[in-house]
Parts: sequence; C-alpha cells; structure tokens
Amino acid sequence: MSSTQPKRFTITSALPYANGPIHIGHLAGVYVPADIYARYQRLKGEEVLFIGGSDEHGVPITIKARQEGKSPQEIVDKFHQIIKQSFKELGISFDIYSRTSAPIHHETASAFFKKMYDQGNFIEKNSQQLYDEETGQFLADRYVTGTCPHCNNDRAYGDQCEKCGTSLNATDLINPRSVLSGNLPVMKETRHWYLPLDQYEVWLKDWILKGHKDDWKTNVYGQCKSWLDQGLQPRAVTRDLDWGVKVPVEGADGKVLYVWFDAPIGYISATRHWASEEPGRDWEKWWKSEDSKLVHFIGKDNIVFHCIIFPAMLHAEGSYIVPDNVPANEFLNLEGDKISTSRNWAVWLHEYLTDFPGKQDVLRYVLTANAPESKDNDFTWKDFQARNNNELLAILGNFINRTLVLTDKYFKGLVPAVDELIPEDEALIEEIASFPKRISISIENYRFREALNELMNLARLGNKYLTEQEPWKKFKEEPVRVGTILNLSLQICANLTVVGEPFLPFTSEKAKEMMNLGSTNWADGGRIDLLTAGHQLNQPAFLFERIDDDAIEAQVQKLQQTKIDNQPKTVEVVPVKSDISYDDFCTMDIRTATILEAEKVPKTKKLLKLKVDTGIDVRTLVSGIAEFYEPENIIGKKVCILANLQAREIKGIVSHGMILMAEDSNHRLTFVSPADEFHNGSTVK
Ligand code: B3M
Ligand code: ZN
Repeated sequence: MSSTQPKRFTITSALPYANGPIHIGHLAGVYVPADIYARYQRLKGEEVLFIGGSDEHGVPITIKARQEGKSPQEIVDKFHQIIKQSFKELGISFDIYSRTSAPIHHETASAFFKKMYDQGNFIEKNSQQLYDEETGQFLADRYVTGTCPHCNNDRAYGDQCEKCGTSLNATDLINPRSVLSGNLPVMKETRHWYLPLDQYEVWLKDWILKGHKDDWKTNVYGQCKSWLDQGLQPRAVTRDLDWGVKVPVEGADGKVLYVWFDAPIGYISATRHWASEEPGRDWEKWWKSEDSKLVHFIGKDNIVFHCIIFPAMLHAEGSYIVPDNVPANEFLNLEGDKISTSRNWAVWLHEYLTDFPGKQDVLRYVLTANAPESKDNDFTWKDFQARNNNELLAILGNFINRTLVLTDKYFKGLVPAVDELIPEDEALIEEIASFPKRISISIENYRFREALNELMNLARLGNKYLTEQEPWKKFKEEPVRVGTILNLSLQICANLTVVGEPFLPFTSEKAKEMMNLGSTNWADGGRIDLLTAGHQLNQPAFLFERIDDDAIEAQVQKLQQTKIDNQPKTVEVVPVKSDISYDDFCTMDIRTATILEAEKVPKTKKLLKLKVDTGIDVRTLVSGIAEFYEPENIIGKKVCILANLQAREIKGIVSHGMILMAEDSNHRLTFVSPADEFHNGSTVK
C-alpha cells in the first residue's frame, strides 16, 4: 500500500488453533484490538472486511486427537464451535469466521502452492529427517522435543524453543525424543519442498527496513530486523503427515503443506468464503488491489510468519498485495504467571461469559486498558475489579447516570435548551470537539490504551464540569442556567456513545437506548447538537454494576485450585528392606523374555494369561497386570521374568515364573523392559 488514502481495509486477526478454547491472552493480544480497529474504520464510513477463522491443521491438533482417542476432525469441530460462539458473544465483529478444514480453504491453499510450484518458486530436496520407527512416522515440529542448541532448554520443540523464542528445525535439537513414543528417533530420508527465503532477502530488507521503519511498532520492526540481519535460510513448506492440505503435485503422497504455509492463506480463503455467501461480492479486490490496506493483528510469537514468510509467499506468487502493517502485541500474563493452555492457567472466554453475564464490555475495557502493547503485562482479578468499580462505574457510568437522572428530575427527561454560554461552557465545547481527532490518531497508530484513556478523559471532563457547575444547587433560582448545564452534559453523554462504540459496543448501545439516540458514525463525534432541545429521553438505568469481593474471590479460588491440580502428586517411596547377601541375590534367575500371547483370565479383573519366550523355553505365566495393559497391546513386548520361581496354580492355570514390574506409590504398574535388541534368555544381575 502506498501512502495515499486507502479505499478499503482488509483486517485479519490470527487464526486460533482449534485445539482449545479462547483465553484472555488471545483477546488482549489480538482480537480486542482488531475489533476496535475494525469497528472504528466502519464508523468512519470505510469499507472494511474483518477476517477471522480457526486454524485446524498442525501437529498440536493431531497430538490432542491422539491423546483423547478422537479424530483430528472431531477435535476441531468441537473447538471451532466453542471459539466461534464465544467471539460472537464478546462482540468481536468478524465479517466472516471461517475455518481451514473447509473445502474452499483446501482449494485455495492448494492452488496457491501449485501456482508457486509451476513458477519454479520452490526448491525440491531430499534430506535426512527424524523418524519414529515404532509409530512409522516422520517427526517434525511438535512431534519432537529435545534440548535447544541455543539456550539448553530441555523442553524445546522441533519447530521452536519457547524459552528463548528461537525458531528451530527438528534436526537442530540435541537429544531429540519422539513425543509419540518417547523413543529416540532414527534418521530417514524424505523429499520436501522448500521456500528459498534467502532469495527474497533483498526485497524484504527494502520493504521492511527501508519502507516500514517508522510506521511499524518497534517490537515488530526489531524482530524483523534481527531475522534479516541473521540472514534467511530456505524453509521446508511441506511435511510427512496425513492431516492437512495435500501437496498438490505428483509423487507427494502422504505429504501435506506445513501448517504455517496453509494457515495465512486461510485469510484469503475466508475472504472467498465471505464472497460466496452473497452474489456480487468480489473477494479479489481485498487482496489484489493496491488501494486496499492489509493489516494483520497477531501476537508476538507469530511475527516472523506474518512479516517475513507470508509476505515472501505473497510476493513470490505475484498477484497479491502485502501487509501495510502488522501491529503485533506482546504477551499478557495471568496473576504473575505465563498463560498456559496445557496447565489450564488461563481465564477462558467461554467461562468468563457464563460467570459474568452481560459484562462483555468490562472484559473488553480491562484488556484494552491493560493491553500488552509494548511490553508483557499482567492480568489480575483485583485489577479487573478495581477497573470496573473505580473507572467504568465511578467515572463513565456515574457521569452518564447523574446527567440522565438530573434531566429526568428537573425536565421530565426532555432535553433542555441551551441559553447564554459562559466562558466555562465555551471552553468545554472546544474541548469536546477535540476528542475525536485525538482518539482517531491513537487508534490509527494502533495505540489502543491511549485511545481508551482519552475516552475516559472525556467522561472525566463531564464529571468535572458537573461538579464545578453544581446544577443541583442552582435549579431553584436559575432553572434556565441548569438547562444549559444539563444540555451540555447530555452532549458529552452522546459523544461518549459515539467515540466509545469501538471499545464498548454493548455499553454504547445501552446508553444510546436510554437517550433515545439512533445510530451514529464517527463524524458525529465532537458535535454539541446530537441531542436537540425538546428531545425525549428514555428512563435512565445503570450501565455498570459494582463487582463485589465474593465474585473476585471465587475467581481467585478457581486459579488456586488449578495451582493445586498442577502440583506434582506427592511420591511415597517404600522403605528399604533388610540386607541380604550377594549369594542370596544370586539364587534368583532373572531373564529377558518376549511376550508371545496374552489373554484375559476369565472371571478375573486383574489377571492375564501370558505365553512368553524365555530363550530357554516357551512357558505360561499368570500376571496381575490386566488393569494396566490390554492383551493385544503387549504382544511382542520385551520383559524381564523371574525364571526359577516355583510353579504355582492360579485360577486353575499353572504359572511358571513371574514377570518383573515396577510399582509406584499410586499402585500403578509398568514393565521393566530391556532394550529390544537384547535376545531372550539374557541374564539379569
Ligand atoms: N494458529 C498460531 C497461534 O495461534 C496460529 C496462528 C495462525 S495465523 C495464520 O499462535
Ligand atoms: Zn532456546
């Protein structure tokens, strides 16, 4: 986009992974600011398309499906619905909320790849990749963990180290382990397509470092600069997986597009989805017309994908515009701790909506007032309560309520006329007129906290004016003067609903209803004739309620419980038995063996009848492990057995020996297993 005034705004918000619900970190980082921006541009009369959708591919989803014994489609169907519904209830005003498992997305992503492929934009390369022999699967991204070569974090993933933020290749990890089996992966050759990012380095440097030094946020620009300074490498854009968009070229069976290749194309497919809903809608102008302004709202962990990789893809494909801005936020913490889906350390949107019905704007307000715009920030329930009680209720709600109640009392809810203006009134009118411009500048520069603070300053101005003018003391002697005071105060109320609409849409609507005011647009801001003399107001009601300590305490308790749930369970170790001699120990003949057959012993809960190969013989054993292992899952398992235990009859079966099991303090049992390559009959000593 050039510096000329854009004709339309293509506004995207990161597509959340459909493997869990939305939490306040997502909201503060991405969706609330994006919604404020979209609503603001619409109120200004701009043509806006605000795009959202679920990211339904990628390893976190397949892992979750595996853990829950469900298909990936079942997982994404469930969370797509929850996410979509909760966004709607919070008033996130998407024009379309789509999803990447939709056929239109598969077609779009596939065609995008195909065009780049046909243009020769990819490098095709065979390489050695990590492979899990037990599950027969290549390990990339989140399927593999290991030690980060940069910071030594031993829980780094195959695509990224979350501790130091470095983006990794699975083969960079030290001591890699398969997430699927815990096994040490082997190396196996496979063929993939790479996007040669190094070829776009000059173009990217020119576009970002020269073109956006001044208008991109410092955190975003800084990350890009550091990437570009380090030098870019080709990146694989395909994976050996079966969940995702199939690679649309010959000889690519069993391969899909890397999720970070297909997900941003999801913005384009969502636009096509939107266009398909009504005849006459054109999707291309939003993506291919130079007078469209493309803005990506994302969190800081997505910067490289939206500022470097996706733009390189768009540029290489050749027919698309690139983003004008990528206003990424930092992270929001919760009560001093990093928000975490897996540790359940979060305030979940769908739970908030149930626990605080009708209080959508309170959350929108708190998350904006405290937004992690330039550094990480902390959400606390105490702060939430204070901002509701001391700001929304005491400043904004109180001002509008006082004004409406006084007008009701003195003028039966009819807007009084303005009479003679005193200098204080004139100063006030001038100030009212100055707010929309200031708020506009803040919003257009993605400084939403500052914009919201200005909105509150307008309410503060109103409170100050009322307090100084004291209409309640003057009504008897000077009713006409009181008419002027209340008229001007009412204009402030109306202005608050106009400029407050992007931030607090529910409150704005409610207050408009009380003032019997129709819909407004941004240009109405600053006017002092929004409510004309003689206009009948409706009955006033409270816009905000006090949030009491009990409600906050309940939330704090909930988090406390999460902390308890997350604590490692206490471990009790059985005390050591009395000493025995080495000779005593040597009387036990322990051998490695393989389970050949396994079946439940009828009419028992705990017993399995096993046939094992001990290397010496093939024999029958009875073992009390049925609560922990399904017979069909242990065939072929390597175990250790006590081979010279006297035979004894159990439930009518003669058992020759005993399988060695480890038992923990929760009475769980697990096999003591030798390495697979050890032949049966090896002695254990
Ligand atoms: N789903 C990552 C995330 O939720 C990813 C964003 C995709 S945006 C195209 O952080
Ligand atoms: Zn690291």
